[in-house]
Amino acid sequence: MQKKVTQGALAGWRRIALWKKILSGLALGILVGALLGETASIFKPLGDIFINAIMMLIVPLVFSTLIVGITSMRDPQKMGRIGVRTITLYLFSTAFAITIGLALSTLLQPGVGVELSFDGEVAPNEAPSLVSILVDLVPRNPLDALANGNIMQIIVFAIGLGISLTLIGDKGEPVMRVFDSFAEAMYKLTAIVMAFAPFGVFGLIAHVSGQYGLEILLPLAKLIGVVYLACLVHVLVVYSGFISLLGRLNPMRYLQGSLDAIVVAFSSASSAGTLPVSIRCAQKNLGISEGVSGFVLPVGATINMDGTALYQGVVVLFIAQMTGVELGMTEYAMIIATGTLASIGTAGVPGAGLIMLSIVMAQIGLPLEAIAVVAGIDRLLDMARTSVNVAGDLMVTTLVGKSEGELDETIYNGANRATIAR
Ligand code: DAS
Repeated sequence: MQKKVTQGALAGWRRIALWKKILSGLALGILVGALLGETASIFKPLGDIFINAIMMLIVPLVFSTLIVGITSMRDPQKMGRIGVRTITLYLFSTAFAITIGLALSTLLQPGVGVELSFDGEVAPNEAPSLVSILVDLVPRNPLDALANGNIMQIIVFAIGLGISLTLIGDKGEPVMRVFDSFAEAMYKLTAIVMAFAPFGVFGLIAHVSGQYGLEILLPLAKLIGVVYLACLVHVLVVYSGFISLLGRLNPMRYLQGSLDAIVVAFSSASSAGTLPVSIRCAQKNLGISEGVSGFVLPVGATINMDGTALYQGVVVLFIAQMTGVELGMTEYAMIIATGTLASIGTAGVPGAGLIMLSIVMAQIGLPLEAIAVVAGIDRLLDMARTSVNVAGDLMVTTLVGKSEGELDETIYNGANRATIAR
């Protein structure tokens, strides 16, 4: 009898769509954290194990997916076209994001009337120059790039290897078959890891939710509200607009198909850590090919940070308003330019955007010590901006897949919440 009940419960659990289970883990985590406070940190190891498990997938999954994708395309020109489209769309959407951040922060004035003291020294970071970004793309030792998880160098090496395997014809077949089965195994391992996502998300959120009491949140409630509002506007208006106007696709399907990745990004505050989930959402829910998803998403997780750019627009104005510094159109233009560059240089890991914020602030002469005012609530802001970063990567991947005929619309339109765990 007992065995039948257990089997029945397991069958019932498996029938629930993964996104519903992940959202339940999120909601329960917020509640438990609010009730237990700092004690809720006892659940943090659940989240740490889950993050380690998805980080474990990144290098083998990205490398094998890219090789399979490029060799299946067999057309180097097509790869070039995809690369140009990808970078153009990423830069365009990032400039949009920072403009939305500036507009809402100018309109809603979150920093006016805020009396928060700050002191201490903060050394400004250097904006990465475009030349240094380009030079660093080529790995001196590909095994070193793989071992250290240098995603952009892994992408460059994988593209070179994939194109070379195509060019040597039949001799490349045995290696392609190895990578093909390796990629399949990595997809299955991703599905297995994702089956534990609800528990991992619960552990992450319970810990974070237990860290923040009202005494920390209230003085900065308006800033938190403006950042979250700007994120929502960017995803629901700009991304949905891009999907329907440029892609001629149903934006609701894009949002539904991206939900698992968005929730994992929100919980983990790591674009890089969410990458395996994004790849699975792109292929399973949005019907995008291995070639496009295996290239566009890793590039996006490394250089496309719309949420971070938007956050920088809001926070820089918040600090200017709080410290009474007047900003003109010149400073706004500088914020857009340096904010876009700073977001490209932001790593896809928790807290990276806060570090890069000093670049934008130094550029327009704001006191860097003021960063301490927002550092206390950075995790809350990071969760929202990382969700936008990942949603932006999936939006561009959808548009590039559609434009290249690498998006299966029967899967996209029938995105009936194919659970990743299957
Ligand atoms: N947490 C970073 C990411 O993973 C974003 C940020 O810190 O701004 O995308």
